[in-house]
Amino acid sequence: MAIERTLSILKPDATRRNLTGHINAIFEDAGLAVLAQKRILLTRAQAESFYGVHRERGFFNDLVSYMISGPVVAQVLSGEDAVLKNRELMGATDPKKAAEGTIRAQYAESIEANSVHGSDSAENAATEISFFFAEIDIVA
Ligand code: IDP
Ligand code: MG
Repeated sequence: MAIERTLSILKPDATRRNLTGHINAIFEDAGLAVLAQKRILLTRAQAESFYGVHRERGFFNDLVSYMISGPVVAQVLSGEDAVLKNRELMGATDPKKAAEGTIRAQYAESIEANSVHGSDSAENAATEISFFFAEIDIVA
């Protein structure tokens, strides 16, 4: 096992319901540390760029509109196997399929408004972290 970093986003449905602390407690209880965090309102161009891999998907425009519908909290999480551990804590994309106790099973409103984003590989984590944070912002 290795100490990794991953990029997490608390999505607008989570910030709207004041769940930042609840979700961060789940990360911290599982041994993931929040090394950097900021609450921002993404522009449409920023959201389109972040989710660019999904540009051809039918849900892309709706997803972008949703992601700019309110503030998000972007954060760098760190810990052993952080990428996979965070994906396990998040649960499946569709909350109806998410395992009991996962963040999405507990909090997601829909397959789109599913409360959290998490990088899906260490390589993508590095790219996604640098989308939001400079190295000087990340304090271990
Ligand atoms: P992930 O967030 O679990 O990695 P992805 O397939 O990468 O899931 O999709 C990115 C985001 O796009 C999802 O978290 C969700 O907000 C949205 N999304 C994915 N599939 C659908 C869908 O079928 N309808 C509407 N939104 C979707
Ligand atoms: Mg994904």
